[in-house]
Amino acid sequence: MSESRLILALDVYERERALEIAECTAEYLWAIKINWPLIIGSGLKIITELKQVTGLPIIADVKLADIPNTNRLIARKVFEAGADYIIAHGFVGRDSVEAVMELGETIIVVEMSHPGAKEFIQPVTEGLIELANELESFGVIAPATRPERVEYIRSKLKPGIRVITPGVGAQGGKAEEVIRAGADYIIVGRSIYGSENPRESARRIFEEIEGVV
Ligand code: O7E
Repeated sequence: MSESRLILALDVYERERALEIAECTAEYLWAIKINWPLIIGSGLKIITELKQVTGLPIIADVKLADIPNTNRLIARKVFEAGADYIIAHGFVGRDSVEAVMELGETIIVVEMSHPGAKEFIQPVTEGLIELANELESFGVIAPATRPERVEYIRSKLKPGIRVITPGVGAQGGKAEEVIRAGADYIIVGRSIYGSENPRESARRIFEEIEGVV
């Protein structure tokens, strides 16, 4: 089996449910992304538990968007809890992102997947791509709901910077299409954890993008 390009967005509240879904889908995943719903519902200790159960990297999607000192205070605790990657907003400015990057691998949001992203984020995507290029972040977040924007963002980014795309499935994005547009990884939440058989749903998406170049 080739290395997976699928990231599970584990947006449930309950610890037991989270661990159960993570364990049964792990075989088809590259990493697990946790967001505020799971952190609020189960606490930061869920990071260690997920790693013990799956052995996979954990992306903490805490969407940091504060002054450098507050970003630093939050990121320190999240990395101490075992997170491998953290997601930060770039629109708050270089100093805020740098404060996070000093502590660990960072993924910068350059555009979002929902319709409202066109109002305020898309107009500044260009500058956010430049920021990611200058800081050489681990990756950027780009919208799977707009493959043409993924293609554009990929074309403007330095080669080593990963393009990570949420919005597949429940938000309308198509896994294969977005990988062809240049995404390195896709993030899928509800279409996996909300389905009747999460393992089978993860397997199907994994197979859809396996071998796509
Ligand atoms: O729609 P789903 O259920 O497949 O879940 C998508 C996940 O990706 C969910 O955790 C959501 O918060 C996140 N996400 C987006 O959907 N769109 C974005 O533009 C950005 C993210 C994200 O990962 O956050 C980084 C800011």
